[in-house]
Amino acid sequence: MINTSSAKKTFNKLKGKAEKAVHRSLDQHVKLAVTGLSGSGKTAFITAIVKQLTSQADDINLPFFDVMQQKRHIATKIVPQQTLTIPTFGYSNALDALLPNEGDPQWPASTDRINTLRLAIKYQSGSGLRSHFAPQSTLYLDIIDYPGEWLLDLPMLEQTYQQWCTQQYALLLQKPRADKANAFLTALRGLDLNAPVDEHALSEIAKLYQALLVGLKKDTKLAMLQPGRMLIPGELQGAPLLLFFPVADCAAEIVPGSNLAHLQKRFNAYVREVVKPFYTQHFRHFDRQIVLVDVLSALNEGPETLHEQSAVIKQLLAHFNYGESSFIKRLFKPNVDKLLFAANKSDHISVEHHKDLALLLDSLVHEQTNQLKFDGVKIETMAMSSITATLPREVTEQGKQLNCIYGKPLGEQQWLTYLPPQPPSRLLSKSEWPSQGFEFLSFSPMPTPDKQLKHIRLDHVMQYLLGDKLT
Ligand SMILES: Nc1nc2c(ncn2[C@@H]2O[C@H](COP(=O)(O)OP(=O)(O)OP(=O)(O)O)[C@@H](O)[C@H]2O)c(=O)[nH]1
Ligand SMILES: [Mg+2]
Repeated sequence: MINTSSAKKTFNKLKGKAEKAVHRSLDQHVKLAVTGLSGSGKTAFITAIVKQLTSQADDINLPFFDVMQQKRHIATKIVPQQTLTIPTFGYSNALDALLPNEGDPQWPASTDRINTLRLAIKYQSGSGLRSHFAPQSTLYLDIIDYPGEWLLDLPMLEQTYQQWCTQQYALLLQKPRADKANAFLTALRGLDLNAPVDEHALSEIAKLYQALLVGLKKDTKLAMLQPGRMLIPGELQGAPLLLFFPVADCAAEIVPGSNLAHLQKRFNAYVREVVKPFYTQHFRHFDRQIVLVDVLSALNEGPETLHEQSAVIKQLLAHFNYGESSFIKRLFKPNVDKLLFAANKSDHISVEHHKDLALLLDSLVHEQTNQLKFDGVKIETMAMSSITATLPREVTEQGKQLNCIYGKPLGEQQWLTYLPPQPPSRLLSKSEWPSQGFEFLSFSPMPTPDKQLKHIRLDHVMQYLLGDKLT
């Protein structure tokens, strides 16, 4: 006998898929992955994209974006998102911070929850079939924003608790973590892993571990801090599944009902209930990807942080689907077919050193890009700035012309003309690292009486990521 309800379900599923496919093909739809660790500039980038497209869209402001250069852009606006279960990106809050009516401009706040936004870009078709059948077209652009810390949990998807402990505990014994891990490590040594579970003791040590992660994020900018929800717990604050930490000897044989058994159970629950849904609901089916990297802050921190950034980017990229995306493939299973590595905040250095910054980022991600290029993915590396916070200034000193920058350093009241150091153009080993290190300053956003945001190469970024979809 035919089960009508299951046949109906299958039919509806197929119908849904077909509708989505038609939608993708006719309307043109791009889901952009904005990937970056906490502080890399995701929220500022999304705010800048929306501002540039909705109210600064012309060929003078975005000359290298073909649809602008050819004056084919009609208008862009924010339209209702498709995903109804997550909040909408707080564009007006971000803009109010950057362009206040009174007081000094501020950077938008760090993100503490996932949110999304959909833009509809209406344009005049340029040439070919599309212009014949549909002189005006619309490209829908979906973007999600999220706390960068949560992204760092993705590698945990492939790890057992034992593997995670081995990796994380080893890190805690190395500098610069070791200098700060004392309180946690001492408490851990006092815990009998095989004793019957002591909820109170576990929660006290978990608090120390959380304090350690929070301190490391604040003082070192290290990238590999897991679990990410300990840094931004949201609604999970105090939930037992967040009360776990790595231990030194995670024996293969775990005594049932012991402290160790509970830690393992919580780790598994965390991966299953928190990391996996975040990944499956939001981190698949992207068409294009930009990876924002704050290379300059990593240089300030030293070789450990820079090398860790490189390793973390490598691990993160393993969680996206890449490949050449033919028209038919795209309908049902989109892949990232264009990937952009962006060395962000390039307004913190002088123009003549942008090339070095891009080359440095290129050397940071070289290993991964080689494989992806082989698989047919188009890859580019650029130095850019979503929102410039400085102005270039030429200064002559002892007959020599210096390319300085002018801006208000973050947290200071005085404006400053300053000569930033030159970044290295490749990944330096510890022994090659200059003994005085690097010191790049960060700046507050600039006041803009005309309410226009300035950028560096955001038009190149848009052309690379969206140009071929707007022909
Ligand atoms: N000069 C300059 N600074 C920037 C730019 N983008 C971001 N910043 C700086 O970087 C900080 C972090 O930027 P966000 O956009 O909040 O970074 P995020 O990736 O969203 O960070 P999380 O929300 O914590 O994941 C800002 O507060 C600014 O200080 C830029 O284009 N130029
Ligand atoms: Mg953010």
